[in-house]
Amino acid sequence: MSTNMQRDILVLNLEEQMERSAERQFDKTFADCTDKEAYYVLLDVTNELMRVAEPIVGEKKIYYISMEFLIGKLLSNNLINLRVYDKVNQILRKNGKKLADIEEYEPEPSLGNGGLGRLAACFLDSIATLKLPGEGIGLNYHYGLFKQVFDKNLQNAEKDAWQENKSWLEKTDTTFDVNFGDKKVVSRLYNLYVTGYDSGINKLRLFDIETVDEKLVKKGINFDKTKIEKNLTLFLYPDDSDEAGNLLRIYQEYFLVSNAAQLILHEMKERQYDLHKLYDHAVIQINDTHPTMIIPELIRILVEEKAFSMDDAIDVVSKTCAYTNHTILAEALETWPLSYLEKVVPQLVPYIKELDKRIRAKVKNSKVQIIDKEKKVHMAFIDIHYGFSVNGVAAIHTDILKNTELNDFYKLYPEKFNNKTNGITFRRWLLSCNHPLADLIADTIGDGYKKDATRLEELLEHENDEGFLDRLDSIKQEKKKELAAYLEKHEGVKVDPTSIYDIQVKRLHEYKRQQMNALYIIHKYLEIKSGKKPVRPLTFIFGAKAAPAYVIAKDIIHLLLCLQEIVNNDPDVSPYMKVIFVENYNVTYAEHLIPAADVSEQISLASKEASGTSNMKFMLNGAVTLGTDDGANVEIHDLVGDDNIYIFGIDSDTVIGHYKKADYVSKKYYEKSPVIKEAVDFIVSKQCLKVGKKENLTRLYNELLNKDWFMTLIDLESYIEAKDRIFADYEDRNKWKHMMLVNIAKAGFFSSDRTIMEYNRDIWKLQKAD
Ligand code: GL7
Repeated sequence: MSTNMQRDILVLNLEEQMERSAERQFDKTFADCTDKEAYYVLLDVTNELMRVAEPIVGEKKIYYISMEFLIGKLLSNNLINLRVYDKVNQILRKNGKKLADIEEYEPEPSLGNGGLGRLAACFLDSIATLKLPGEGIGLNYHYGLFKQVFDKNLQNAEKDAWQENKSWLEKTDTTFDVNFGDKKVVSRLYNLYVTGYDSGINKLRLFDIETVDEKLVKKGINFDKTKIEKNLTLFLYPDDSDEAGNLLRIYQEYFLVSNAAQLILHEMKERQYDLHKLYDHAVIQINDTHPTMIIPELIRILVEEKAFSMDDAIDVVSKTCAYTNHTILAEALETWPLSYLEKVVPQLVPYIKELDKRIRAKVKNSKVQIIDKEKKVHMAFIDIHYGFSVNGVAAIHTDILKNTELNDFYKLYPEKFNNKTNGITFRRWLLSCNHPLADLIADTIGDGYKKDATRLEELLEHENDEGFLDRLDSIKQEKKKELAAYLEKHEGVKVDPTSIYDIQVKRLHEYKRQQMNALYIIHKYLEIKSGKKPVRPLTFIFGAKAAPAYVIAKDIIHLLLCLQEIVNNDPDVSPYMKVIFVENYNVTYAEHLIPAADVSEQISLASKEASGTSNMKFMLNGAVTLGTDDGANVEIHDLVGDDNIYIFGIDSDTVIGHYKKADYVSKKYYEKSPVIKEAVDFIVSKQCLKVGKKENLTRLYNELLNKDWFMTLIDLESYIEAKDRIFADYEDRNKWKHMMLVNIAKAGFFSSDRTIMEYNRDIWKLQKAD
């Protein structure tokens, strides 16, 4: 029987399947199942549907190698992509159940830090949707990213046990030997099915080892970092502030690429492809520098095990690998001491030295050498010299790479550099998280936009249709009410759904400038205290995790939590404003927050945010951006025009100029402006110290005054001005509804389907499966 027929039969008999599964698993009827049991029933039948779905195959395949895949919960998404969402909902209603309640029991896999990992997940969705043969290759971390818990206004980190026996993961029989310098481990492959929207199935390959010992984790997320056989896949990005953490990270990275190389070569062998033509059958996208060792590893295997000459091996691998750069922050461009690599992967070192030697023979410029004078290996430089493509993730980011950060390389290889502006999957960030909006759009312009997002522009024909604009507005209201209920349940805080929801959710980093938002909140608080009330209540919502070793980032969380306590408990102020810092921000939380946002905070220091992707999600859900001309904000600005976005602050050229001349002095701005001074001083005021810790608050205060590396104070006044203006404009309801419409209509460009089509057109060159 064809897979399509099997699928159709399953879908036809879905209700019976569910009954049968309920009986097999719980010895109950489906109606009698608890919501938790119902989740396992749905998991079971969805897994079955995926097992019989058509795999996407072709002559050439993309292998997207990444240390992170922040996939989020999968149930709703899979149901939507398999086109059974409505049918399942009907059955649920019949049995007195709601999908939203059932989904609460699905654990969220915490396999990523933030944007970079979430992008990888969106890409897998789009690759499958476009029927391109492709796989993700990553690691199956047992505890993934830490779970954030607040105590005494401080962030604590705990392990996040997301894995369960019954899950989306399929254990396979595939195992590989992975050899490190001082030990050998055996890997195990797990598959996770990736559904495309109304298309076929690809796979995410996650590797693990069976000797991991979860009991190694003591208090919080502390564990012995030296016991590699026991800790290798315990956590994502363990503390890298010491040598043992660095080494563990290198063990993880090599574990990933060794498995990837073996898997790819195994597939080549199975299909009897000529390895000299590897690049005709495989393209490897290296997601940031983390999987860079795939290059020397493949070269090593071809030379040592497949009788390739060094020249041929380098040539073939260079034509197979492409690199994406996701940041210009120096700390993220990995450089590993050669001595660390000698310890963990001595077998790669001769190859890395050979790659370095060949560049030295060709190019004199010391700034492009792979191994520098201090014997550190620049991983990105391996990718650029020995990959065929280098891309940035938004137009301004790629320009900065070409003209500043990687200019020496750009001069060497101009043909390798290209831009691929990031995107998001509309299946998750609209169809799944905002049903009423997706339905309204479908009612207005038809279903076509679900496969061709540019058709959202057709909404512009309705810009004078009052009925349509009112429906848009009432959907936003509905989502705001839902969020208010969710926040009350999860955070115990009551918010006014008629207030303006101003939301900043993303990792906590000084360059993203949550501290600037905090200073605005102080400013507003003091204004209200002095009698100047806002026209409408304001709700400031934050969600962010700080890396456990990033001290100032944790101080910023501390300040915001202190402000939350002060503001929300002050009877003079709390009727007019609230501050809510949600605990343990993750993909699931994002799906509740983003549809309800009025104002999208994208306030990074210009030049620092490579792209950002929450900016796109907010826009698609009708929020208006308050931001700097940075990352993809620049492209949003171009698309919606000056009238539908609020841009403030110094531009990236000015920022880069300040860094070059080293002439930024934050104190100058503090001393010049009473508004800035008052806000900054509040951080160490008696009122703040009463609820907070002196050490943390003083440290943050001093950082802002004496360093402020990410130039908060230079932009603070223009931020306050822009933010007051956006809040005032909210009262012009017609203008606001129109802005919502334009933002949604112009969001089509940011579909990850478009991004993936561009990757495929310019880099991967795969045939679409039929
Ligand atoms: C990031 C960038 O900071 C972010 O701007 C970008 O949108 C994302 C995806 O390209 O990649 N780089 C990075 O190291 N992280 C990111 O989110 C963690």
